[in-house]
Amino acid sequence: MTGTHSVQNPFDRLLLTGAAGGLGKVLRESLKPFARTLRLSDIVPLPASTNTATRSDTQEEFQLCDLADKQAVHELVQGVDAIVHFGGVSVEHAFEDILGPNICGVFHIYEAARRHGVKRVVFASSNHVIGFYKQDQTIDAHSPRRPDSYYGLSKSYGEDLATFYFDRYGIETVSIRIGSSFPEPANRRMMSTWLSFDDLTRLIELSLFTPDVGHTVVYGASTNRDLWWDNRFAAHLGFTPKDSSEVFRDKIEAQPMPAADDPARVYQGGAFVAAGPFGDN
Ligand code: NAI
Ligand code: 15L
Repeated sequence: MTGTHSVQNPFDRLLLTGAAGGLGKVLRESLKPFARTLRLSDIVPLPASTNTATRSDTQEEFQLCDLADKQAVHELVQGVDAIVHFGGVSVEHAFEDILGPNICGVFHIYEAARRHGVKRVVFASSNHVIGFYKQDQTIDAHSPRRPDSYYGLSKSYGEDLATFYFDRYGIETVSIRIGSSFPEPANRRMMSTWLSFDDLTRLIELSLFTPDVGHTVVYGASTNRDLWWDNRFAAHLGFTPKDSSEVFRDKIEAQPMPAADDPARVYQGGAFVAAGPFGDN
């Protein structure tokens, strides 16, 4: 039962997929307090740990795994208590490139969770599930989804699986619709969507340890000045971000202003709404 776990009583074994990625490298260190053993996985080998600052008793183990390979994912999930699913294609691509890692991949994760009795998943969803909303709109978790890309559609499918596996099998999920989680915002749009690494870690902690989340959808953004997302339906998580993009405002506003009809200025999903089509030739 996830409700019995906490930072004081961490999981025996926590699985992090996508561990070699941009966020995976950060979470590889910051999730350590939440488990005695962190099972790390990716389709590519892990870089050497850059962690020299913190000491931890948490053991690391690594399993190379292609999320598109059902049997490999079943072996990966065996023996874990909870899953932080961050692996997959993380930007827009042709549908055929998204299908295996993201769509089959998230299905394999839930099927393996069911077979191995894993009761909690934290799913790296994305703002691109709702990317066709305009930047002057405020939306919440009950607003109809408006995916902006095949990538956004794959995350939307992951959220549907999360609901299905809760209703059918009682596997609980927090789907974090991450905005833009990077060391700092890269442009004006990200002044609204930015999520600091520390706030992301806090949100994952709450997503792992809050009891009775069912399938909760939460927007992942720091306490930025101009937010588009209302987290009222995730209030039970108690997420109060601590960082803000405001400290980067002068630097970002020194950039040229995009044209009034530039998707980067119009849509919550920014340039993703205009990527593709692919493979017409
Ligand atoms: P990333 O692209 O740096 O990392 C993704 C990792 O998944 C990579 O290490 C890659 O090797 C691995 N991967 C790709 N295909 C795979 C496969 N078939 N099998 C196993 N592993 C595979 O992306 P990043 O930025 O670290 O994002 C992590 C997760 O968070 C992704 O799921 C992404 O969609 C999601 N996300 C990230 C946001 C951000 O601002 N960084 C915003 C919204 C969502
Ligand atoms: C995402 O979903 C991507 O994974 C990330 O690379 C960024 O593009 C982010 O969204 C964003 O919208 O800024």
